[in-house]
Amino acid sequence: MFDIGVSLSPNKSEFGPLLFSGNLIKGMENAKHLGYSGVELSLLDSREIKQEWLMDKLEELSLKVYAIATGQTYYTDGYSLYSEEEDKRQKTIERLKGHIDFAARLGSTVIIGGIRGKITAQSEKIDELEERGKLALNVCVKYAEGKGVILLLEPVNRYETNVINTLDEGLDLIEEIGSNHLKLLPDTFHMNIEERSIEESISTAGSSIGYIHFADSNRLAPGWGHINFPQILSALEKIKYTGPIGIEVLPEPDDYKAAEQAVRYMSSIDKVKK
Ligand code: LER
Ligand code: MN
Repeated sequence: MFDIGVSLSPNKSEFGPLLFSGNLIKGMENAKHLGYSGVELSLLDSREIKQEWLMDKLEELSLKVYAIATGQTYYTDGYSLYSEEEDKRQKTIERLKGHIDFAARLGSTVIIGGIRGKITAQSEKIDELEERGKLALNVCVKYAEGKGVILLLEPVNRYETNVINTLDEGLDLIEEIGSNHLKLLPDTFHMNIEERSIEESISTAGSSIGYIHFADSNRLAPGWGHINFPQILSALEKIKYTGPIGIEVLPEPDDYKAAEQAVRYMSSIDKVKK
């Protein structure tokens, strides 16, 4: 039995797999109506949203926020943790501190996925930039520790980033950073591209997993591609994962139908509570 949430965004974003993007109220109301127990919020900047208003609305609909997604900072503004430019790394850290403060109020987590960006330097500078990126990440981890917020490192496929593509690479970085406030966020869409076996990688990652994204092989709602979700749920049960599952899918054929399909399909697997 797993709780499920759906990825929403208050603003129209360059990042595709979000539902009802640009209409948060509609997204939250439809999530409630369809039986989701929570949402994930993809934000450009934590100051773009009236926090009190959102918290009241969440309470009214009794929805939780499972995670704040942060990739828009890279996709829209071009700032990232592994940027070559010091100024952009600093701006990214400031954005993330804002997200962490908001997450502390919401009792949520903060995702470090797309916001890592890409290392674009020539080969002789790659190691240096990798170290600088890690230092920037470390600053955020320390800040999150102070606020009691968990950060989630999301491995992302090779066509989107060259910094952490697989769960194993994510586990190595988590070990190097050495904080129990940094956990892993596997995403089945990325795993389908990068992992040798999705189930074995979940089993190896075990208790390091803090949250998980579900999207099918084509990034449509689960059940509309060829990923074996029953096997993935069994793997999660075996490692005794009890956290929520976030549905992060493209709005196809439209936002409502995608949200509906995900919840219908997940319920049909019979292990998921609505
Ligand atoms: C975000 O959750 C994601 O899956 C990526 O494609 C990039 O941020
Ligand atoms: Mn994801």
